[in-house]
Amino acid sequence: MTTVLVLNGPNLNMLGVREPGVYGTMTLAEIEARLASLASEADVSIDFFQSNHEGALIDRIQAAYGQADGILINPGAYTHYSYALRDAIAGCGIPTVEVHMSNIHKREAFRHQSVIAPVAVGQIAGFGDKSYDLGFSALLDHIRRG
Ligand code: CA2
Repeated sequence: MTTVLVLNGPNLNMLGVREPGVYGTMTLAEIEARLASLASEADVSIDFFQSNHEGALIDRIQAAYGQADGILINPGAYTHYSYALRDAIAGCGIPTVEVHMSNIHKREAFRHQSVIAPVAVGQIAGFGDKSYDLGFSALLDHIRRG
């Protein structure tokens, strides 16, 4: 069975709790529940992990080596500077789709760069909580195309 790992980086556990104007009102638990239902419809096994700690995210990626067929990741602010996370994604060789709720390219200059994008299959940004659904669908297409 196809297995997908969904990773969320720092502060994303606060979704729907604070700053609804930027990131919307949906909580991470609600986003994960919707992904779980999409996964079940697609006969895909899905795991979720969120951490505010770079090393914990890297440990989870390493644990996915040989286990997961794809990773859907919102790396949060690590997107913009974590070479360690980028190396973990490149090193595990698991096809990875990067997602962002906001359109990082029309925000502050420091958010325009993603150090993750060059090792990802692609990036989806700017569709709010729907970015996760779009990313999941794109990841499945990529996996199934082989
Ligand atoms: O747009 C995205 O999904 C981001 O990955 C969100 C990150 C930000 O650092 C990236 O540049 C773009 C921040 C997530 C913070 O989420 C919060 C949610 C509610 C309250 C506070 C923070």
